[in-house]
Amino acid sequence: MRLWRVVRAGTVGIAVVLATAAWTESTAGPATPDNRIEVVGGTQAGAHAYPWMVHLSTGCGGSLIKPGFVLTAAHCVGSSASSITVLAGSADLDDPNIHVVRGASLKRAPGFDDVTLGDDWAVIRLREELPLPTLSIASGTGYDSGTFTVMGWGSTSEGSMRQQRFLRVATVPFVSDGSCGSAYRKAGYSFVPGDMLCAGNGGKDTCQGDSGGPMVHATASGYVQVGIVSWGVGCARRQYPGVYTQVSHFAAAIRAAVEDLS
Ligand code: 4AZ
Repeated sequence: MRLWRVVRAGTVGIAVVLATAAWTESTAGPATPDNRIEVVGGTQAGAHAYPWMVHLSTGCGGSLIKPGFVLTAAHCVGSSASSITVLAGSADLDDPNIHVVRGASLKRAPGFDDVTLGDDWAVIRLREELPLPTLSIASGTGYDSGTFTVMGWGSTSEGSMRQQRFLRVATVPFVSDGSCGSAYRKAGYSFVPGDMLCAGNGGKDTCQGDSGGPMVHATASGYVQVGIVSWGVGCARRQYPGVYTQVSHFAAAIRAAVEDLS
């Protein structure tokens, strides 16, 4: 019998244990498109393929949904926006030209308590607007099926806490609320179908450190954000899809949060 653990990022506190794990796994040479070890099961993203993708100093991802606003997961932020530093505009976190901007204010989903109970979204207003493309958020469920693209600087395998220097990306298939919810409920977790969108059937997935980042659907007119990396049991396990905040369900509330912060 195994003990399951809900893995989620952003909430640190495990830094000392992680440092050891990171050290043992950090022996790979300099990162280049050729030698990166294998988000889990993904590939390295093109330098400017996802220009709205941002990194938060809380160890999470996020997306630029307006020039001065980042959408992320509620569990990625505390109450203080000014303690969050956002890196934007490059897939390489060590890029000397990356934009570095602090948070000015933020709004967490009012009902947020625990990732397994839903409401896992937050909006951060930045101290300045960034001259970067922004990502549209889905306002209806029309794109909540098919194949999605996920990305992040998080770990590339379940046991690893090592965060990546270069953004990684993977494609994952939609999984119905019925099958996802039943898998998680059987394992003793709560699942909120209206708030959550599942994707992934093993091999490729988001993982520790990817939380808060976007799950997108490619459309004829560009990418649309359908999910926010939220939680899951382990990473890339066939029976446990990644669980994402269903953006379309919260689109009106997210827009209202942007307005409130403006
Ligand atoms: C995390 O810790 C995390 N496999 C993100 C996604 C998943 C698990 C954990 C889903 O950020």
